[in-house]
Amino acid sequence: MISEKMEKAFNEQINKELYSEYLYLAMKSFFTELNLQGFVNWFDVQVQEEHAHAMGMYDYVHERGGKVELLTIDKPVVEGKTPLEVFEQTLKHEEFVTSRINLLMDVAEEVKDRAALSFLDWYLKEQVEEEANVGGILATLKLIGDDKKALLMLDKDLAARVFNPPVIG
Ligand code: OFO
Repeated sequence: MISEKMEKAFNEQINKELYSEYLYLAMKSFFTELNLQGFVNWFDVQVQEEHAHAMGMYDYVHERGGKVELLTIDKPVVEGKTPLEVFEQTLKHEEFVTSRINLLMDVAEEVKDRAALSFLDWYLKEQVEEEANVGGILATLKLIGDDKKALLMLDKDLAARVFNPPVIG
């Protein structure tokens, strides 16, 4: 059985994962307007991944006999005006999510919920991957600068990204 405190923390994180899905959907729209189809594909995969992250926690709370409470999702705001700025925001957002997963692990430690700790381990590893992935694209965008040809080459690379449904936990 899940503790009330742990259940609340998971419900808040389900909301953050759904917000991530929403934010990346807004970013997908940003790149659709620029007609950068590789970036559109990259964010489409990101949207699906975030949905899977939320559903992983949703299923877990049920599995542990808890109650899922769906909270209001904030309106997403794309802060950047260029691909570089959008990726800066993406990295900042992923770092925020990592801090949230750490917080959840703190709660799990506090209430001595070892099952939750073991479950959350997958999310922590996923965050390491996400930050590295986004950081890599950001570094490339910095190198590209104003070079339109190089931007289109990166766009072509990002078109190859495929969504593989994650096996969580
Ligand atoms: Fe981007 O990993 Fe979930 O939020």
